[in-house]
Amino acid sequence: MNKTALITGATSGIGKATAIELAKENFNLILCGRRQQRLDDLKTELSKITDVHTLTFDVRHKDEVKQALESLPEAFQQIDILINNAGNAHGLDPIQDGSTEDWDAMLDINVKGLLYVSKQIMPQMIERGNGHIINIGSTAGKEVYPKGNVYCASKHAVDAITQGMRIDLNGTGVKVGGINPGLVETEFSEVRFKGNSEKATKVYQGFEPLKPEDIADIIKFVVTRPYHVNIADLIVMCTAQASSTIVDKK
Ligand code: NDP
Ligand code: 8X3
Repeated sequence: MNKTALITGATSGIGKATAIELAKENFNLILCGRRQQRLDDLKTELSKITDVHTLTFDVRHKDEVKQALESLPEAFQQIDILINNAGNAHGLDPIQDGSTEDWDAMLDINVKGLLYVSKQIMPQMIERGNGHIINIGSTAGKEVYPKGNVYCASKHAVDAITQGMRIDLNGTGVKVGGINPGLVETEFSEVRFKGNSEKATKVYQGFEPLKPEDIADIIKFVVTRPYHVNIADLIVMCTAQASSTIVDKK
């Protein structure tokens, strides 16, 4: 029987690329996000090769998360792999100038959203004694960079939650791992800079950043290891990047 993977944030960037990569590997997919049209389009494309179900919800709202996950048709109720990917940075400001709305968004989406989704799915994995949770952290969860303050805090929290999940789920048969990318060219900076494409494009100029497909390829590798192998933590940067602040730009 094909395994089922649920991907949050599948409408764009890393999540979308992962959906495409896992479809090619014959995983059945539950694709989540807020933008319904994008989910519908991706479903149309990927249904040609695998079974796809979409769920439209905002990870910030725990009742919506619960309702959406409880609505799954029988064929999609067993979730073998959970990829907690939904998230973004909002703003890039010194902390003293930061917007409380941006802080709320990052902590509510990147941290609490990940917890709400996991809370719904962990029990069935524990009951079966089998499952795999992958949390998408960031290099921003391993170090702090200027003006990154709350985004870095949210990704440090993801790193801590990943470690905590692995400890608490030890012995249940559920694997937990973190993947922490550096600079990946997606809609990430468009969102961070609130639609300012010029600013967003500049982030990735003068060097070759990671592509979402690079991370998707690694996720595919991680989820296709034998059961006894758990890739617990990965940091992935492009060759031009040495740390959050050291990037060889020509
Ligand atoms: P994108 O902006 O391209 O994708 C973000 C995804 O998250 C979208 O599918 C979006 O879907 C979803 N999302 C955002 N907010 C919500 C919400 N409130 N409820 C449900 N879904 C939401 O960015 P990336 O692909 O780059 O980001 C994916 C993950 O990778 C994030 O966790 C990010 O922090 C992390 N990351 C990114 C890096 C990068 O350089 N790009 C590097 C390191 C980590 P929709 O808007 O339809 O809801
Ligand atoms: C995304 C990587 O360095 O833009 O998490 O914060 S960075």
